[in-house]
Amino acid sequence: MLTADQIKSFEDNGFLLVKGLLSKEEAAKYRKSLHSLFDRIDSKRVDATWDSADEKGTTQLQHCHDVQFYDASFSKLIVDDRLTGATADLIKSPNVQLHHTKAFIKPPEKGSPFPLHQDAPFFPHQRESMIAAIIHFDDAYEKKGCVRVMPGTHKNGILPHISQGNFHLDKEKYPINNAIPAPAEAGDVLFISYLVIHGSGVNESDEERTTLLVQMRDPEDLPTVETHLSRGQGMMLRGSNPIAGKGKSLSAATASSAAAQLVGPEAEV
Ligand SMILES: O=C(O)CCC(=O)C(=O)O
Repeated sequence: MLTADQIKSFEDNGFLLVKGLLSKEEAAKYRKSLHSLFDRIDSKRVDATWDSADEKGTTQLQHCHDVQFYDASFSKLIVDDRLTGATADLIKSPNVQLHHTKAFIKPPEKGSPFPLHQDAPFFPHQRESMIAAIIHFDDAYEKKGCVRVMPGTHKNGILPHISQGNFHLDKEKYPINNAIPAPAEAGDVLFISYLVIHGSGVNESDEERTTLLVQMRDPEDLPTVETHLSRGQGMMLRGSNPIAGKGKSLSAATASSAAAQLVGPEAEV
């Protein structure tokens, strides 16, 4: 699926932008489905701005977890060979398991930022297979609050984070401008290691920024803490789960979380 250079670039930098993984037409179709879903869901799901964002109260972030439970087009998208094939190459496993999905719309002129962080503190695992694929349904450039990354920082392990509703790095030491913008066009997919430092700025443009983040792992890479469970967790997106049915042999700390992986949609919390 991916070239050796792309895989090497991911290994070196902790992220990889795959251009045109979806066509512009596909991206436009998914964008329409997502906006129509956001119009249907209740407002409790709506503002997801992190408490740690300095702009909290003045900016907004619309989100929805588990979009595949609302619209079958997203169920198809998360098992799309182009997405799961690239993921398999990057995590070096033929088996790709879903951790969770979340869609974001960053509204125009006031779309909330994400302070710099690693994803690992939210759901630590035994190994480092966990990656996010951020699928862009419209263009995301710097002024639109595109994702920003600090290349190579996935090599430093899990760093101390401040817990403030979510986890973020000390903003004095890690201002958002320390990270380089990763601008993307509709149809591009940004893959990021769960260890790479990333975040994003405010959407100051006059257009919405629309993305779907799909967090995935090797099914044999088990969580070390039972946390961040979700309805779709454990679904196999590609290949099969070699440890399915072997949950009982796992340590007590991971057993129930592994059960959630094995059971999948029944594991809602
Ligand atoms: O979509 C973005 O701007 C960043 C999202 C992110 O960093 C996260 O959800 O962990």
